[in-house]
Amino acid sequence: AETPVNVTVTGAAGQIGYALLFRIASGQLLGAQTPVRLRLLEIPAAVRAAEGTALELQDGAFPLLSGVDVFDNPKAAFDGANVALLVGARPRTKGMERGDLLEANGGIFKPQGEAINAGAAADIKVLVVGNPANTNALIAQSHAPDVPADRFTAMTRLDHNRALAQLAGKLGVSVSALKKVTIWGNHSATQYPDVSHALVEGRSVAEAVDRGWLVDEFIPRVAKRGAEIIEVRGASSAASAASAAIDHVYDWVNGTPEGDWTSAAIVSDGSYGVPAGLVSSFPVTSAGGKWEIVQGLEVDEFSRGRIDASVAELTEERDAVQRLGLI
Ligand code: NAX
Repeated sequence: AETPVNVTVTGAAGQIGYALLFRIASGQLLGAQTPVRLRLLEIPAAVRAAEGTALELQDGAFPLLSGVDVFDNPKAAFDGANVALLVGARPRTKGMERGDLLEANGGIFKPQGEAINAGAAADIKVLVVGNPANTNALIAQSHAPDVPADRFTAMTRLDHNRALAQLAGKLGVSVSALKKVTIWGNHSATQYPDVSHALVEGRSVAEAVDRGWLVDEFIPRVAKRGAEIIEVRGASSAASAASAAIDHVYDWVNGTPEGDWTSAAIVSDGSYGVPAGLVSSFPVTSAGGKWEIVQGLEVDEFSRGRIDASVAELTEERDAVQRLGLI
């Protein structure tokens, strides 16, 4: 049989972890032919809960799941990891300034980056889900100098999927009728969900919906969907976030379909005026286990302004973690 792929999941006892682990175990992360071994990382106070989830994973009797180990030590958890899903993060609590939030997360993502650098497998692929996801990915990446920078990514696939769903609802089509939607920038309210190049059944989306709806409803709805979920559900997005993480890694490993692209936050190479080194969302395709930024797209004045605004926020976050000595 094939050697199992080691998948490390942090924040395994959290609500996204609970929705994510069973889908990984069932084969949806890597494909139905690939056995997986789960390595769960939690803080000591939540190790017991993660062990409980490990018992339930066992009870799932998943044919592709070759084992589950639980750790409270990043070095051990990332040892031999082929895929790492960094979900655990420090949420913003009442009275916390942004600097405090970045600092608390630096305390998590710096040692995790170091542990990945020290012991992950040569083909390691990292997806950061924990917020502020882009900047947490930047912190982890900057502490893993021996790992190619393009192995560090942050999740904007949930935003991408939200955009697809809103457009499908508006146009009365299935999401599969839509192509070439893009999320640019930061996974935050400044993100820019862009339909300038999007197609519905081969026709321009921008021509099929009115401009007022795009600017006044679609963009803010997608960008603020996280807050809407909290308001309606009484808890933040969990299963939809887990689903998007599955989509991101599945496409990274197995490739994106011909004639379409998706969105992922990856280390910028300077494309589209995004300063090199920032972890920013782009239109991307994947082939051979590598993301590529879709090149040569025309960026109109409206899009330019929106992209620049979100990238400015990423630059501020980077400068703040630099001042804190976190990168
Ligand atoms: P929970 O609070 O339910 O779970 C987080 C878990 O992480 C907890 O069990 C905690 O003990 C653990 N943890 C904390 N520090 C850790 C460390 N140093 N090592 C290992 N584990 C650690 O949060 P949940 O709802 O699961 O959300 C997790 C993260 O995803 C949050 O930061 C959240 O903001 C972020 N999200 C990101 C999204 C995205 O699209 N990028 C969308 C969904 C979600 O909001």
